[in-house]
Amino acid sequence: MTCARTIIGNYIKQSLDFLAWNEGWRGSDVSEDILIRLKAAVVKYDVEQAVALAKEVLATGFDPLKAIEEGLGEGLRVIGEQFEAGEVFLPMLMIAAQAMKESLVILEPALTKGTSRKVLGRVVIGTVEGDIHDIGKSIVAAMLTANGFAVYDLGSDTPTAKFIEKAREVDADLVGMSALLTTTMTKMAEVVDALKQAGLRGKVKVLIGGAPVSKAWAEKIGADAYAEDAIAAVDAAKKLLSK
Ligand code: HCB
Repeated sequence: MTCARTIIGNYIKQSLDFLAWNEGWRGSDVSEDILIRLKAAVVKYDVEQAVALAKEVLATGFDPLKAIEEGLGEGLRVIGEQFEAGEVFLPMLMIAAQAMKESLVILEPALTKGTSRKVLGRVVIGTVEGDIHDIGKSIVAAMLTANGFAVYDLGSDTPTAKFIEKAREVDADLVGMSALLTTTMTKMAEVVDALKQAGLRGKVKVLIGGAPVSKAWAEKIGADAYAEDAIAAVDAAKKLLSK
């Protein structure tokens, strides 16, 4: 009898523990689950699933920037590491990037929704010459737009002269540059020098970013700031233009 009571008691306790755990999981953060699924979609090169999840992000009111940076972006980071280790090859890297890009088409308009009418400054932004990576640069451009900057996006593989020409044309306050390759980050120094030579450096601030870039690199080439992500880029732009 005592034995039967112990077995039933244990069974009830385990069931209650399970219910508490299940409730805790559901209550704690169903939303975090979408980050895991977004990351997995990129890591599995599943473009369709990534797009479906991007739509789910909007439908559920989940933070689109968090979805981009902590979901899709994390997936790309993993693929990048696998690529570096020789575990995946370029075509797979391209499909993973496609999953991110197609999802961005859906998520980016949600980033720029809160655009304020007062323009905080004019920003010319682009990925430097020889570099076709444009995902991070586009996120930064969208976030700057959302935060009230007028953004002129030159795209990727942007010749140095194009930065200068556009900065002059729109009377820019800030030039933002992105580089993802160690072989192209030197182009950032070229743009800083060209701005000086064009007599624009007194007025135009320079902000840089991208995986191989750092604060030390910004200091070395005479840029005004380095930003590690889109939120830091907005903060830096606001600080630089309020000086
Ligand atoms: Co590419 N690739 N890739 N790639 N790629 C990297 C960059 C490597 C690090 C991968 C690796 O080996 N681990 C590597 C570079 C190694 C190096 O130089 N040390 C590399 C290589 C080698 C190459 C090729 C040369 C491969 C080849 O052809 N053999 C080739 C480059 C060709 C060229 O440009 N001439 C190549 C091609 C590609 C694609 C086309 C397949 C694709 C790009 C698609 C596209 O952008 N349209 C791609 C991708 C996706 C990557 C990885 C996996 C992800 C990059 C990415 O989009 N990250 C990357 C690995 C990695 O970076 N860890 C890999 C997500 C975004 C959100 O992060 O850092 O770009 P982000 O941006 C952040 C942040 O840096 C900051 O804010 C953003 C938002 O948070 N930020 C700024 C960015 N720009 C800013 C500007 C500012 O003013 C301020 C802040």
